[in-house]
Amino acid sequence: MPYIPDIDIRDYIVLDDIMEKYGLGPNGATVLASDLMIRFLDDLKFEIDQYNPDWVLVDTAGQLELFSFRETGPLIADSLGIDPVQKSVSFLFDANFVQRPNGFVSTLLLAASVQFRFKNIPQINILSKSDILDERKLDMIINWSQDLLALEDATNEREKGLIRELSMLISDVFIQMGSTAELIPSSSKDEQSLDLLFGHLQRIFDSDQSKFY
Ligand SMILES: Nc1nc2c(ncn2[C@@H]2O[C@H](COP(=O)(O)OP(=O)(O)OP(=O)(O)O)[C@@H](O)[C@H]2O)c(=O)[nH]1
Ligand SMILES: [Mg+2]
Repeated sequence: MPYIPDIDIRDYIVLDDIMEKYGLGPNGATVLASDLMIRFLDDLKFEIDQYNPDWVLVDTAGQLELFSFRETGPLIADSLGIDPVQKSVSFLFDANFVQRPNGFVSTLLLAASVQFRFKNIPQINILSKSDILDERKLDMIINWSQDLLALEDATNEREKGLIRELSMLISDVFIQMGSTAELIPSSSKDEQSLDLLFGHLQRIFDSDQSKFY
């Protein structure tokens, strides 16, 4: 990883050991390793408590089938922290993949399925690596997230054949669901955008907590 985490799951689970112990290849071992994380939940919680943190950022595997789509991911997310209102799932729309309507629609589907999995926890959708986009593309993609009819127009214009038909059908479903959460642009290369993201998260927690005060 390009950074050193304060708490590292690899202190508890090492892929090579799992491959050897259970006679698995790297793919099977990665899946089993994800499930085994649950065994160390109390240790992880203890370690987190030692830091007495204001914020905890949990970075999970990019492959959704290893965390979000297994039983353990939502279980772990539910057990960390004190109360659901104090957490948020951040789903990343990678700027590399969402520049065409077809990539945007597929990522929208993934974001929705993650939301179904972590149903008790509010989700924000982030447009990551936003630094690679020029202003016109950035505005276009943010606009798609707010205005699904604009996404349909772009689909009509830029996609062809079956992909166009499917993308239109899928975006119709999202229009009917009324889900138009605006993407929040963010880049690890731009501190200002991380401040904006931080502000956004604070607003989510503040507005949710106000229900209780
Ligand atoms: N331009 C740009 N590149 C980035 C940014 N964040 C990460 N990258 C690069 O993108 C590549 C992939 O990194 P990530 O998307 O973070 O993926 P990962 O965390 O390594 O892998 P998974 O979490 O398993 O998907 C690396 O080369 C990073 O240096 C960003 O904000 N802007
Ligand atoms: Mg990652």
